[in-house]
Amino acid sequence: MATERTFSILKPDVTARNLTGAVNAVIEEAGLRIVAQRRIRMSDAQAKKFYEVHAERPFYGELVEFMTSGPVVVQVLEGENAVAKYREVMGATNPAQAADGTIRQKFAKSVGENTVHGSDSLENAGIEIKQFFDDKDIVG
Ligand code: RTP
Ligand code: MG
Repeated sequence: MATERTFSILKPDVTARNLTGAVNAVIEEAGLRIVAQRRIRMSDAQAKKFYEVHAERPFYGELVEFMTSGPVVVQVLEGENAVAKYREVMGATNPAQAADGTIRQKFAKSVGENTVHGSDSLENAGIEIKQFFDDKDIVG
């Protein structure tokens, strides 16, 4: 296994409920290291670009609206097998199907407001990290 970096977003339902530390605790307990982190308000253009793979899906408008509805925390996570590991720690997209102990099982309210994003491949992780972080701001 190799050390990887993945891109994470704590979505607006996290900041609204003051759960940043609680979610970060699950991330760190799983052995992932937060090597960059910033709280931002995503612009409409940023959210549309970030989720452009879903542009044709019926939930796209709602998704962009939700992601711009409040502050988010963007992060780079580092660790062994970090991409797959974080997907496992996040749990299924629909929190009703998320395994016990996962972030979405613990905190998510619905499939729309599902607490976290994590890159779905190493290639996408690289692309997504570049959208939000300069290399110099990632401290491993
Ligand atoms: P993410 O990209 O946010 O990490 O989540 P994911 O891979 O588990 O799910 P994906 O299929 O990529 O969907 C992206 C986000 O769109 C919202 N969604 N809403 N209303 C719906 O049926 C629906 N389906 C997906 C979720 O916020 C999901 O995380
Ligand atoms: Mg996805």
